[in-house]
Amino acid sequence: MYPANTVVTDVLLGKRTSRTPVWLMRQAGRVLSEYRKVREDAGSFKKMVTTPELACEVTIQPVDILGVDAAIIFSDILVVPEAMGLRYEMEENRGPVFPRRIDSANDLRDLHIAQAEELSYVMDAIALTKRELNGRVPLIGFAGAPWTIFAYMVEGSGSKTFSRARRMLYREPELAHHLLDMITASTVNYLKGQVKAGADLIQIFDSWAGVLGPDQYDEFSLKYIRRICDEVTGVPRIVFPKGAFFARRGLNDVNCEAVGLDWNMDIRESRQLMPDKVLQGNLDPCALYATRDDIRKATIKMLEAFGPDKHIANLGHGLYPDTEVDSVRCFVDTVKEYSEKVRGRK
Ligand code: 1CP
Repeated sequence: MYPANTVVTDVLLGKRTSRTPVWLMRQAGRVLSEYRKVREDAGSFKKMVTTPELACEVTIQPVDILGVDAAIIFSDILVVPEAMGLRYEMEENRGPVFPRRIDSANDLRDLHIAQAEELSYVMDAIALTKRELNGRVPLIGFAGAPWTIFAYMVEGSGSKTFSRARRMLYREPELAHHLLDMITASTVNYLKGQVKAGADLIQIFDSWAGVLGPDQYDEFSLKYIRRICDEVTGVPRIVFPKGAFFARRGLNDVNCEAVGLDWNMDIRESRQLMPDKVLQGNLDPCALYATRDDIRKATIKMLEAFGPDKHIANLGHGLYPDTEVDSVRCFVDTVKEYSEKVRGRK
């Protein structure tokens, strides 16, 4: 039996903790040889995502191997469009691809608002992982923000500019809102299902927030994130609006407990713009390519800028797959040791 570690949820609920909590986006993944082994045996990414035992196994690996303070359920944001009727494929070294994409109002006829039951494999993975974790650390559920999901559904794959998705916002804003509305309703059902299955907190990934300008971000993204946060209640919510530095003031009054910062966002300025929020982040994932000594220094500099309160340490985006495991450990250990020492002095 392990003692319960609740530092992540405690910080989110405004409780005092003995140190700063830490976890990493993409902590379950190719950086771990243990992950690569499961992935190889499974044969495909989708097989892992849809098999609760495998998803559970790789979800818990970073808790054991890296000592992080939370687990995040192994899945992908693109399971939602798939449940709505738009199947995705995960191509090796390329990422997700949609054989069919959304181009016109006609294409919406094949879509429906997804119900949580249509993603029962995720709910089963969450329930199983909760049992296996047995209270060791909280389990994070997640979904993509409607704008980011929309971007993949219209573009058909990843993209540097998402110009096809953005073109729709200018040419057919009503169609765009109709699709965003359906994605939002599906996401609310999905996240409520995750909470019911046992997720202790949730994170909304708006990975492509930064390709929109401020006005379009308000209209086509933030509006829908607000709706999700208003409707999915009962657990703490973290919103990660990658690249949307211009939206920080607006995010301060979204109904969420925390906002994730990427490494381009100034920490002290973010505190001023979002005084009511717990902040999460934001070390540049590339900082982990530096020497151990420099990783330590960069991590401490980040911790000092955030200060000891209202902070969950993380990277500014997902861990890159070719990062050395010992460098990741160095980051995690530095957060724990340094923040504990600072607390002890206070
Ligand atoms: O087997 C593999 O290594 C495939 C790589 C991989 C992994 C490990 C993909 C493909 N997805 C995942 C898992 C994943 N995806 C998690 C697992 C939990 C964890 O963090 O440990 C999470 C939270 C996601 C979420 C996700 N998928 C996002 C949001 C976060 C982010 O990185 O911005 C996005 C944008 C996706 C789409 C996606 N899935 C996979 C790739 C390579 C991509 C990005 C494609 C692109 O660049 O457009």
